[in-house]
Amino acid sequence: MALDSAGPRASAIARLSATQCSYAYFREHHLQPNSPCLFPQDLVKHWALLRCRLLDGTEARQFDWDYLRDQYGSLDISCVELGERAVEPTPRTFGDLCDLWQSGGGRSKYLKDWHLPLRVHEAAEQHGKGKGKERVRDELYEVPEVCLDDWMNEWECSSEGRGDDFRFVYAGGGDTFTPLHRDVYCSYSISTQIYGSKRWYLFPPSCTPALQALLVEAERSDTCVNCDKWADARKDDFRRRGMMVIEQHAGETIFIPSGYYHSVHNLAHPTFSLNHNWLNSHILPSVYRALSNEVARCRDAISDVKEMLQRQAVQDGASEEGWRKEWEQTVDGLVERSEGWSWPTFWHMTLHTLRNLDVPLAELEQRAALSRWPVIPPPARPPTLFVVKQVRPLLQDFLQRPEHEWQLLPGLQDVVQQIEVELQRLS
Ligand SMILES: O=C(O)CCC(=O)C(=O)O
Repeated sequence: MALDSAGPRASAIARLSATQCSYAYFREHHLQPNSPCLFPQDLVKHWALLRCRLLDGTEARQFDWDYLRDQYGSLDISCVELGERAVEPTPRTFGDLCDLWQSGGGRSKYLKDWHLPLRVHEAAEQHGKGKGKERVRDELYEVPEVCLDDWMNEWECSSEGRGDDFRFVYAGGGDTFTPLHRDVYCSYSISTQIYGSKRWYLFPPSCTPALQALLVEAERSDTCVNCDKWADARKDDFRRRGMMVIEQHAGETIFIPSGYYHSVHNLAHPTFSLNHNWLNSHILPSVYRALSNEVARCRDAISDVKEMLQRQAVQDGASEEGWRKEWEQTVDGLVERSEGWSWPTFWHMTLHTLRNLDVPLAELEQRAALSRWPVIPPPARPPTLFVVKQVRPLLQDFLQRPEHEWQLLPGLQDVVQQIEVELQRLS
């Protein structure tokens, strides 16, 4: 590792050119190797949401407060307060937050995980226009081709989903940040900076063991890991291990691979970004492993319940299958609450995706008309056989688990059988 006067140089993130913003390039160079990159503005240059920046020449110099207030000012929000003591009023609507920011205040307010696309969709539908999807596209943005193959959002936005999604706005004052973390479900993240800039500290999975002690200590002391505050010696140590430090500017989109820890620091006042958590067949094995680990952790955490159910069944002379079913459903409920999903959702999502593979485009378009997610044309997905090869061993592993969840959780046996049928169809 080269040393200069500022210490070891950080590994550099791949900065893609306009011609590299295609699914084929991204798949080969970033999805398959699970490697980060920064897309140029060309990826999103048609997005309507970019209207909220007032351009001075080619540079975005100002936020268009009036535009944002007119469009979204009445929507309810809930901000995280990162200041020592909250001396400012708590903004209740996005309009309140714009007022605070425009007056120079609100530096420690962070509006996180705000489901703006869903809110825009719901508002359009409620007003009877039934054009929610078009409104999201025409007012906010169109999902870039590189991340259309997104099992989480495709499933959640479909009529079978839970009415939720993983499409968020992060809008923060100049003193806000997101501490070190890894993304939900071991998913990817993609984040487009609409206004202002951010600093990202990005850690390849090889750094995870070295980060563990810091994360455990932060949890023990009820604090968090803020990489911006690290001493130079620690930053240098992690640079040697592969940490990247990236400044992301307005218009740029960063891709965070699965399993990468990261911490994110807003550098302007305010900042506004749009983000998706997402996953697909390339990382399905890691997502499956992460879910199995969470299930094991939940089992351990409530092992006394298992003993109680077992004892009760013996006393009542009840069947083994009865208490096992109750136990598996209890574990499943806990996993669902702690993780936001569990085996049934994982397999329903997988089935939903398989059913949309190798289907004529006209039919996909018909199906997508009933969904909040756009149609995924075949060139924006990996080859079908690749997907089959990713899913099949996971299904085999799941069917062989000693816990037999596939038989004991309601409805799961049917889903698993339908997946087998789909895998046959697609092979
Ligand atoms: O922008 C932020 O503060 C956090 C975003 C993030 O962690 C992500 O996109 O994964």
